[in-house]
Amino acid sequence: MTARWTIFCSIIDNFGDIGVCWRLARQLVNEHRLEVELWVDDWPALSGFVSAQCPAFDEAALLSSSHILWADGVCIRQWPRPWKSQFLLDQHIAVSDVIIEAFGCELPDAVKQALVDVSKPLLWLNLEYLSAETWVKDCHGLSSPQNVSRLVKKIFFFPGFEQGTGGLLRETDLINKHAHWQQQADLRQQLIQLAGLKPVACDNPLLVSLFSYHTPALTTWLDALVEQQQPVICFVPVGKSLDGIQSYFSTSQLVAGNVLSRGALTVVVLPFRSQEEYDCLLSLCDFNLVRGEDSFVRAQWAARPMIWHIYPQDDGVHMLKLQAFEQLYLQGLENDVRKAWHAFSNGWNQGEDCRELWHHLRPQLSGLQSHARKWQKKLAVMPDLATNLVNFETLFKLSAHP
Ligand code: TRH
Repeated sequence: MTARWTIFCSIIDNFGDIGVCWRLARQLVNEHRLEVELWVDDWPALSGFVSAQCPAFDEAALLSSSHILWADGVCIRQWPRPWKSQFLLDQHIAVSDVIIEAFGCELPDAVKQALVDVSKPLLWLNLEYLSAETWVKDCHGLSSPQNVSRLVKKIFFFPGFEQGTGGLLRETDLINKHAHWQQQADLRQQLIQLAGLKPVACDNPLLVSLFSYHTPALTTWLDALVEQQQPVICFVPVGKSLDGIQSYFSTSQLVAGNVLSRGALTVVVLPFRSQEEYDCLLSLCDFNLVRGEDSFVRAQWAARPMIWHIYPQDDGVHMLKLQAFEQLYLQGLENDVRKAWHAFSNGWNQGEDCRELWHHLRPQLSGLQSHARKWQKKLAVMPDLATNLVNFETLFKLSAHP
């Protein structure tokens, strides 16, 4: 019988949580042939995200629907607040083999109540945020005793960059897709054409993408791009990153399709695309500024030079996470390249002046390019997150039914 996995996702303020859950759900269905129900609380935010992923999908219909949506083989359900516990017990929890509580979203009390009465073994996985910190390996796979049925086992599952962690999301064909996109000269040319550059400037522009949070560093980086010798095209998807672009160009209400120019810089505003189209953009650009968790990981699979704008936390702990990643990522890099990357990354994340820092980093892009390729290969040796989750459940089942 096909196993049933139930994922709970709370959309906080961006698309990171749903981005990861949606990607994972699709992979569990498409590659592992599981039945997956994805419960999401913020229905309007979800429908905006899913309509970017599946253009055929009618957003208006969803908002007026019975709160169930099928997309790419995944059953997406609205996480009702307050929960209707009887309905849940009969229809869902009792038949689940695995429940994933994504990013500490805290299961509703009614679900926990339902877990008291299950009649078959059930694995409850707390899927945590990604971190390169060294404690992750020690905490990955730890169990957390709960006051529910003895048939239920709760485990902390940590994604990570090293053996001994839960790994990273990576579809089976992802590395090949990047290789394919990067071999297609016409795909890169199509991107360049979006900027409408004069033929002479089209010769060999530097292509960069920007998907970041607000930072005063942006203006200084744009200044550096404007004064470059080589033409540069910066692709910016609609969303938070556009605010800084709008104020830099003293304009408002930018929409997808807009093109702005100053000096060597041309900015192209892109629509919020599907995850796959965004992967392709990362693949074709020479340098990507990414953020959060999912785009950060995808930029690494694209094997292109990248800088990570980490999700800022009030207590500043994000800088520790950034340092931990750097320690892994920069290993094996030549000193000059390492210094330039570190300085720009730090400047960007601390909101400092990045103008000179960019002028130091740019000549190192070819060194960073070969490093990015090696890093991609190193990560790709490890099993991916979805496979690790499935293997974990197989072992759990075996131990529950020896
Ligand atoms: O949206 P984010 O800032 O998400 C963040 C982080 O995940 C953070 O850890 C979390 O705490 C916070 O949200 C609440 O950045 P992230 O993680 O890159 O997620 C963006 C998703 O949007 C990702 O799945 C890629 C996807 N995306 C598209 O589908 N199309 C696009 O055009 C773009 C630019 C992104």
